[in-house]
Amino acid sequence: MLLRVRRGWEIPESGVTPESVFWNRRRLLGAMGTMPALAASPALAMSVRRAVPAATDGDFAADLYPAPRNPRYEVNRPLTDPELATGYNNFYEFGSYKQIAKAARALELRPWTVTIDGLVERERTLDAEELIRRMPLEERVYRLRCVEAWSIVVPWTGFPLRELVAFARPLSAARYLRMETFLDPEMAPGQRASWYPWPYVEGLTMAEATHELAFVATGIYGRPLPKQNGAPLRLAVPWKYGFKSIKSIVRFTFTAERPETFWSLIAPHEYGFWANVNPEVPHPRWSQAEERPLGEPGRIPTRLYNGYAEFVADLYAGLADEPLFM
Ligand SMILES: Nc1nc2c(c(=O)[nH]1)N[C@H]1C(S)=C(S)[C@@H](COP(=O)(O)O)O[C@H]1N2
Ligand SMILES: [Mo]
Repeated sequence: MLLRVRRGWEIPESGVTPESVFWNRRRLLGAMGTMPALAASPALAMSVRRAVPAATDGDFAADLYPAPRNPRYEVNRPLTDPELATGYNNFYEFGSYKQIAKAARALELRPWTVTIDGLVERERTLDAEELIRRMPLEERVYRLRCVEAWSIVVPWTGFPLRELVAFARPLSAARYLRMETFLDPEMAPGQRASWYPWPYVEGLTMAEATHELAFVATGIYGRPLPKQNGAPLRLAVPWKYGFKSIKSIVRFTFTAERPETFWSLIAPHEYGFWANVNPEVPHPRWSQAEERPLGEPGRIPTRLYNGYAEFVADLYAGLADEPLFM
């Protein structure tokens, strides 16, 4: 692996939790008394912030950051070094290699409109920034487990997907939510590869889309999303393989039929609609039993539903005949 391993800033989750507090002076002063000593180093927080490459930052609604951390969503593992989480990415619109951040600078963020259509009371298109400003932003620490068996732990900023569903007012006939990435082959060279079924599409059932864990991320590490992480807004569904977490969304469509997804069109027996994480169900070409946390030397066991079984197992009661884990 051509990854630079830098572990110095990694601290236990209990210490990391208040870290983004540093990026807001008022909250820092209020929290000082309860903060562990290691986290209470402004120099540490500054170095973390600097590590997110400024040249590729999005800047949507930057004044809303950092948003308050929601303590319900924590992970009992160290946060991933921001340089790795923003420097080792999948974003096929710009190429099929991991060091995609530089190429992704070509992503033009303005104007950026989001269309909400299909089975809704009223179809509409609005500016992404307006949408973000209407939503209640908060920070959540989530795992992300790529189907390729690497993983990260990151603090996303964003809003629950179900807030967007409520805003959209779907009709009762809606059973699925289909999401679509921008389509612009002139801007995104990967989209000139005609063997891929562009644009990137993903989908969830309505039960999944309205589950408390389904999240629309607009930021990471306490600031707006860099382009390579899917600015200005992307999905974060942490109990599913990473490819479900579609980036740079331009359309949310409520449908009666299950949408055809980008990866299931390419390789239906490898990357399905459900794609729930399960260490006991191997990918046809490799094991899913373990994963490699970016920036750490070894591998760790993968967990059922990526560690979120308590939250989500109920969603799948009665669906045992479905290929839930691919
Ligand atoms: N539009 C789009 N969304 C995408 C992808 C992509 O290539 N294009 N890659 C997916 C995959 S395979 C993963 S693992 C995650 C990676 O998110 P990250 O780069 O922010 O870690 O984004 C997902 N969303
Ligand atoms: Mo992935």
